[in-house]
Amino acid sequence: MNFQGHRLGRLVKAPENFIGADAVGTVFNEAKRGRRDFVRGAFAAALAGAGASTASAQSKPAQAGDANILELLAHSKGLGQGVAMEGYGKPSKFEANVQRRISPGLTQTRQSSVSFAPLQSLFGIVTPSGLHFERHHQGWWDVDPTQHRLMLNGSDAALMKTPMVFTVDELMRLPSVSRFHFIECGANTGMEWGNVAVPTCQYTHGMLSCSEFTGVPLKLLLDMAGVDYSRARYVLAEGADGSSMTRTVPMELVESGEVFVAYGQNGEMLRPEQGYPLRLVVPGVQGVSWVKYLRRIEVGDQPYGTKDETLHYTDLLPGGMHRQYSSTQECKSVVTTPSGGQVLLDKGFYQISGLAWSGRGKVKRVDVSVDGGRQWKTAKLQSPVMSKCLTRFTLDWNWDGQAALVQSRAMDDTGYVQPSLAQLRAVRGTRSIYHNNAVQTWLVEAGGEVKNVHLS
Ligand SMILES: Nc1nc2c(c(=O)[nH]1)N[C@H]1C(S)=C(S)[C@@H](COP(=O)(O)O)O[C@H]1N2
Ligand SMILES: [Mo]
Repeated sequence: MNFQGHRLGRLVKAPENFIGADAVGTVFNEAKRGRRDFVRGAFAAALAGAGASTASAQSKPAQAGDANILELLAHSKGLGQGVAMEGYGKPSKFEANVQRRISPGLTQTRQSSVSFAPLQSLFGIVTPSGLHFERHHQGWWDVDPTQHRLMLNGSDAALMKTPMVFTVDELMRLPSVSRFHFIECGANTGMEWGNVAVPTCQYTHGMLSCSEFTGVPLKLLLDMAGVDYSRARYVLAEGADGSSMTRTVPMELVESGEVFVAYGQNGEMLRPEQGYPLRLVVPGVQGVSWVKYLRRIEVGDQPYGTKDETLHYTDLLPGGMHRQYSSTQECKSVVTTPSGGQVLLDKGFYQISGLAWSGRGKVKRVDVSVDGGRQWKTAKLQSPVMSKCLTRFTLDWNWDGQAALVQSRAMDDTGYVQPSLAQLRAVRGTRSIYHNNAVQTWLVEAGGEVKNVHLS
């Protein structure tokens, strides 16, 4: 097994930005070259005494003459650090390259901007809270939970018998649920609609994260407030930040019990960037509906048509038409290893690994191609496979050292199949920004470098 291959995403330095291909190309290639020489050197050293071929060296258990094995290193001989040197633990300093990253092209101001999660460096399905992508329309706040309130009201008096105001403490006394769900911004993969192929999967797909969220079903709160479900059609969710983020959520989703008011994320309170102390969780629906700093829920009998669902998050279609109020994130997947910016060290064994998800339910199957979609093999789905949650897939691969076009194509339990870029463009044109769920292609060059390419 070539373990270095698995670690590449974490060791190759990702570019700070992808605007200005030349500048980025330089940073990128230097980082890769440095890493490659290092690895090649290590292989050469290991092989020198052993006289084995490169292929067998990949699975060789002992590394003759390696000082890292023959000698005790400082950490095996001295005293380590004491407990609770820092009350809240941090990742190893050797993992400092695993960061959320911004794109200057999308970041005129840091307050109305986005940072991308480093998907190429993550395992399994959970996004560590400190690496969760961020999308703020007017900056984030560390809101004092003792001052925060959630208000429930009806758009007319008959829709809700008892309008209510909850403190965070009051909400936390109520029966709760904990569920794993992905959140994806509707603009994820948006840059790829035209002819821009951004270099890494952090930038192509990193407006995506997955956490275990904990909170109170909105249905329970509406029951307490005495909602007239015979007339209630929509709820309006409103955030407390300056962007006055407001979105309409259809009542069916609330009545299904899936929508909840979350205060917890991955076992602790929400991070401020994620809406501390309260955010709406709307499983399967695009990120913008997951209102952060949630301060008000209004129940209404007609759609609201707020700025965040009419002016924004609308898709331009061919022929002068446009699509509004899209809500569900369609079935989608991406290979995260190997992915753009990584380098395969040598031919031989690699485990292709990636993420698949669907806003409609569970991922049923993922197929992987290494020849640009001519032939497909069905990947293994790692458990657990949960509804409206990321699913990790893997496929064992022996790379023959030739150029390869690596793709994944997911199918969900409704039978929906993720489209190719050409299929998606045929229906939706090229002028959208949002809701691009096309198959992603990574070109593995004969030299091992991996690049983002668009197949026509
Ligand atoms: N109050 C408030 N809620 C918000 C936003 C915001 O700017 N303010 N951004 C929305 C958008 S567009 C997305 S994609 C998600 C991003 O959530 P995250 O920052 O936790 O990743 O939050 C949504 N909820
Ligand atoms: Mo978003």
